[in-house]
Amino acid sequence: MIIRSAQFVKGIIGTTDISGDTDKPTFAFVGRSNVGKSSVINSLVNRKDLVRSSSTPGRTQQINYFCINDKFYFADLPGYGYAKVPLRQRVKIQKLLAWYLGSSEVRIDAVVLIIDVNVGLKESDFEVLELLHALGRKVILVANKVDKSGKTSVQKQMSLIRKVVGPSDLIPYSAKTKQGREELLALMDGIAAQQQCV
Ligand SMILES: Nc1nc2c(ncn2[C@@H]2O[C@H](COP(=O)(O)OP(=O)(O)OP(=O)(O)O)[C@@H](O)[C@H]2O)c(=O)[nH]1
Ligand SMILES: [Mg+2]
Repeated sequence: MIIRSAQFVKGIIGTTDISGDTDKPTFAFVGRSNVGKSSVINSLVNRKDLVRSSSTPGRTQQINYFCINDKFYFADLPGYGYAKVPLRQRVKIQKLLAWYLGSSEVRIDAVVLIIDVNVGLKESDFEVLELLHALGRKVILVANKVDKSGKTSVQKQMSLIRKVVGPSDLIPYSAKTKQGREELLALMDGIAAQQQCV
């Protein structure tokens, strides 16, 4: 899939901000803080700076909507599970995520759950996975930062992750080298096409 355009639409911090954004297939990018959600979006749209990424975990604090090719939305969500983020802020983020992921007002065609392949699935990821399954959300699991380890170690980690998550969509990825980009875009394009036929 060729990305022709990518624009910031708006930032969402509460329930009143969501209305009117259900016209296009929407992909929500979630994951623990610092796993590379913003970087993955930048790599997908071939831009260095569409989405602010940072070495300070917890930088993304609102849900940022981007319109891609006038065809779908990418929603960049704040990261969860970072102990150094102040408790009050963590609670606020947790509430925002739970509302966003669970609300029937929100259109989400698939959740792109990003993990760091070198770290694997953490307790907080399992909690989110359980929530998403309970809600019946479609999940694409993206194992990011494969460039940081050798091939053998990545393969080992991938099979460990595969064992736990079973036959769901799982893509080894690097926002840095763009490995996995075409596969992820094709998968999202397929999901978007299916939705448009319904
Ligand atoms: N080597 C490598 N580094 C990456 C990759 N993806 C992201 N990073 C780095 O990881 C750090 C965090 O990236 P972000 O994209 O800001 O992560 P995030 O998940 O959006 O973080 P929050 O918004 O704070 O939750 C940055 O220093 C990125 O440069 C990758 O594929 N490979
Ligand atoms: Mg971010």
